[in-house]
Amino acid sequence: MNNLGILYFEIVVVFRNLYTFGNLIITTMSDQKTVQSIFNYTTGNLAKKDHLRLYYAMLKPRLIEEKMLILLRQGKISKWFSGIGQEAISAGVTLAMQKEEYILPMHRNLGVFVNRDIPLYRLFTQWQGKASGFTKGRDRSFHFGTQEYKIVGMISHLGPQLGVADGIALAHKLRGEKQCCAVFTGEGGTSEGDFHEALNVASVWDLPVLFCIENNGYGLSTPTNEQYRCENLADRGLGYGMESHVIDGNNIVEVYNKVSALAESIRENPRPILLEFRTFRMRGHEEASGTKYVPDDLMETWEAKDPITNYREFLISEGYLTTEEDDHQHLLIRAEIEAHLQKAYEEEDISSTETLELDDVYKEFNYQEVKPNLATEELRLVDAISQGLKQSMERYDNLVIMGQDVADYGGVFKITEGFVEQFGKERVRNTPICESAIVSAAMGLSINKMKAVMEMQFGDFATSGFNPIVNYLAKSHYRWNQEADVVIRMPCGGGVGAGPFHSQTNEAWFTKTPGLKVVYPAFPYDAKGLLATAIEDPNPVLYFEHKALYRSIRQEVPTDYFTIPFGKASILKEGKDVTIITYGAGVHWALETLDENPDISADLLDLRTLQPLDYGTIYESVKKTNRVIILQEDSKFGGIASDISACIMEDCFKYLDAPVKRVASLETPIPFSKILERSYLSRSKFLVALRELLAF
Ligand SMILES: Cc1ncc(C[n+]2csc(CCOP(=O)(O)OP(=O)(O)O)c2C)c(N)n1
Repeated sequence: MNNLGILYFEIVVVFRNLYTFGNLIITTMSDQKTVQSIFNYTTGNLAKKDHLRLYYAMLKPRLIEEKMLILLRQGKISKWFSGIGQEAISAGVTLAMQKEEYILPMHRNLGVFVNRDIPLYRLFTQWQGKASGFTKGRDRSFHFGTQEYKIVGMISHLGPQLGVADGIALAHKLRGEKQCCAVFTGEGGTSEGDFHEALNVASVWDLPVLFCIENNGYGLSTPTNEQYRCENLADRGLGYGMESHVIDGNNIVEVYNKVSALAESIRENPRPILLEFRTFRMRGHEEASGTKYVPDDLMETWEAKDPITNYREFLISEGYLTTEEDDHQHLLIRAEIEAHLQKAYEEEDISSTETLELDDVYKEFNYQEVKPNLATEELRLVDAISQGLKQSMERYDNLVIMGQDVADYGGVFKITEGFVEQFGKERVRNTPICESAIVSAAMGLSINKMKAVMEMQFGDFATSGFNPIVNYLAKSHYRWNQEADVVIRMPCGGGVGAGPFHSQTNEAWFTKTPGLKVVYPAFPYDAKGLLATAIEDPNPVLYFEHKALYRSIRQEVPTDYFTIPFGKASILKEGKDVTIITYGAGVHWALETLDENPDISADLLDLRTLQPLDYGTIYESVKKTNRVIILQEDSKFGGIASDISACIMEDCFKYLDAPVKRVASLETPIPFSKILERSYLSRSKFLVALRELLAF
């Protein structure tokens, strides 16, 4: 017997003795009262062993929770979101699903984790922020996923996981696997746009998802009548063209039987189903917040409906369980809890280094150089992106493109024109107008072994998918080692008279978020090679495509597939007096300026990728020319020019003969009129600033 086994055995003996002498020191809610059974447990003809399995599947999370509440009072854990009284839902759904099917639980679904047989000490160390948990101390409680147990935990923002479930289910469907996916939300979470978007997409795409609403009466302190106006949340299914059911969430037999049948049905006939489980939150939103706002009679009504005490009464009255067996099971579970807690306590506190922390922000990417072939053809930027994307689709049959109007219509910029004919509508998917759900679905595809490219119709609309980009995609690898193999294409930029919402170059929103990579090519050759690398890279990449360059810039581009490494700026011109650093349209403005002013001798650096950034090339050039000007199209404050400038000051100060100069657009939204736009853009200010710097 190993140490854990011996400890476990000893604890069983101690508990048995305590019981024998009537000295039980821990009383539990499930021990406290005996309630007349008010549920019908006789449906579905379950055998005795099935009934007992369901009972133990609820009992274990209950006993763990009761222990956690004691530890909380002792100050040994920090926060606790209780699922007491709601166990039948987690337990019933988990047992109804197959082990290899994904479940996406929320903060009250301990029963999901326990019934996927995660060793308890791993949960305890997760809650203590220790190394044997699932996030190396980087995220708390149930905010983690594990491929090993096919669980994808929530992010705090609640809603995005509904779209992630869509992506997971889509991957199953595309591979022809007969599997479904279950995702949880509270009734409060159904008010988020993510809920609507995810259900709509699942419906339009016939995705095998069980959307499980746990309607427990309150979202923090907000009662249901302040959350929504329909009678049943399940009724919303009608609006999505989706089958839906109201299920008694405190009756484990009903939960298990209904979910088993529905899961089986959607494995055979893929489609989403909306389930509203009626239950009640018996404790505070989290323990510290209490339940003062809940009327006493409501609490009493639901206490009488406790899913465990009622079921135990039934099992005993049917002769499936004796009180002795029940006591014994309590002992075994408590002993297991104590042994695993002991093991968790014995584990030392987490330790790390800055290097280890930084190394986990991105998944390691072994860049494989694919050299360009010799044959070339002249392509516009738009054609190079299209050709690169097409060749990646040919190379990776697990790659899916999603976006508004990308299928038969070919996208508003025609990048995917003709793709449907070659790859079919399953892999080139028109989406409803729902950026958040599609970013989340792309994440789900990646979780389920696919690759995704999403086209934002305009980069400006990334705001509508901002939450999953910066919170889900960007943070998953650092949090629980899950890559987001997703490229988001961002048609961007001004100079086209398109006004404030179709002209932004919003790369700075993403370069400041650890976990994202940001690519911004200025030429067709780079656009093609960098897009190939972006799709190969398992990390989330924001790929900016400047609209004004789409059809105005041409170049000879190798005809076959090739890659270009990230983090390597290209030196377009070499000179001695000044270093010009820029990217995107700025590159062409700088080239134009230098062509018109041949007396200026400058190094011209095209950054090509902003994250990772090529500090080496920048610093080398600064050390040679001793003067730097950074040109960006975005307005000045908080842009990447500011950070590059700060880095140069910090690391190359002694080489500078003049302050680093930033040239950026005006601090206003981008105006529509071409006349106004011209004076907004940094292009018109560049030469003056460059001359000033040279004269310093
Ligand atoms: C986007 C966002 N808004 C608000 C919150 C704060 N918050 C966390 S849980 C919660 C209540 C959720 O209620 P519900 O979805 O019904 O789930 P329950 O907690 O009742 O299980 C709130 C308001 C949050 N985490 N994220």
